[in-house]
Amino acid sequence: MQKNIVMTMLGPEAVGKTTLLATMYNELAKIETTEHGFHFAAANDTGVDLETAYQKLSQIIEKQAYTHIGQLLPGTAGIIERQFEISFQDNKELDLSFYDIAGGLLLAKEDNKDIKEFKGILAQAAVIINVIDGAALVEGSLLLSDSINQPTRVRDLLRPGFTQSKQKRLVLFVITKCETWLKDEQGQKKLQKAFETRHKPVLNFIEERSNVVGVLIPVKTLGCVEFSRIEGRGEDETIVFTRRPHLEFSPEKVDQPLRYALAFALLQHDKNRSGWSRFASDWLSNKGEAFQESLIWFANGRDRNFKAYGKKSLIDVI
Ligand SMILES: Nc1nc2c(ncn2[C@@H]2O[C@H](COP(=O)(O)OP(=O)(O)OP(=O)(O)O)[C@@H](O)[C@H]2O)c(=O)[nH]1
Ligand SMILES: [Mg+2]
Repeated sequence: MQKNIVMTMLGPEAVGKTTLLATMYNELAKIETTEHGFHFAAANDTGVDLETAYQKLSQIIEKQAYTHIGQLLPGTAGIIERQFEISFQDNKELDLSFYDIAGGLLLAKEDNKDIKEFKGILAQAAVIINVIDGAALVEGSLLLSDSINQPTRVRDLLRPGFTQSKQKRLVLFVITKCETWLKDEQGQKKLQKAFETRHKPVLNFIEERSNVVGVLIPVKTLGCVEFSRIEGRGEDETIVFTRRPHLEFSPEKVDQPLRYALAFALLQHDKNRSGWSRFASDWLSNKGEAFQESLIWFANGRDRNFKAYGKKSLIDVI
């Protein structure tokens, strides 16, 4: 039985991977699952680290007036493993290894030790969260957008692992820095169109495969920082964000990538549970059935309005 599920962040520097992880961790505590038997918890130092990051994020944001926004959290160094555990009816079912990476790694040369390790992680990962900078996607020139989100590099990193094995994979395209376009339907359409055009190398690759599903999830990890304007041209082109003083730090939809990721992990795990061992011990005590019922309940907490690409049936629970 597979007991350890691997998940990883994949995305360039400063797109918001660690911010997303810290806000997702905060959402984890809000998922009320006790009556359905699931319990999700951080293991080792993960809880302390992510809680600290979250506190830092909310405090700095609270203090800021209407200003330009720079780096709020320190950049991640190398590859960091965050460990989580999932229990069902007080028994541990699964270990989750969730990797956060320094975005700079994407451009590391082949002989770099970390890039080798990261490729190994990608090859094993059931869930990959590709974090994408929404402001660059919608408002940046093609040059800037590609140099920030690196769609071709992302595809090339996914390719070896995805083609080696038939393992089922979920790729979550989580768009950050897109507060401005989430306000109305027109903005949302604009964002989706920009994603489908500029992230085409990755989308085409996913749609060719029968073992991969992608889901587009735009989120508000900060909620109070908005796109302001593009300054400069060519190599000097930069994106300027401002802090809106009347808006509070209020992450939104951040529970959704988390729910998609966990539901996928649990679904894969449920398939691995089948077999004689489950038949003998679990089914006789009704535990297998209870597990499935809880899983369906949990998976129903996912918002199914997000657009999916590739093998869509992989995210269906029954
Ligand atoms: N406007 C806006 N800014 C964001 C959002 N998420 C992150 N940011 C900004 O992006 C900066 C970088 O975020 P991080 O989470 O550190 O980025 P990272 O991807 O972990 O970066 P590395 O660890 O260097 O690879 C933050 O300090 C924020 O200023 C978002 O949803 N909206
Ligand atoms: Mg980071």
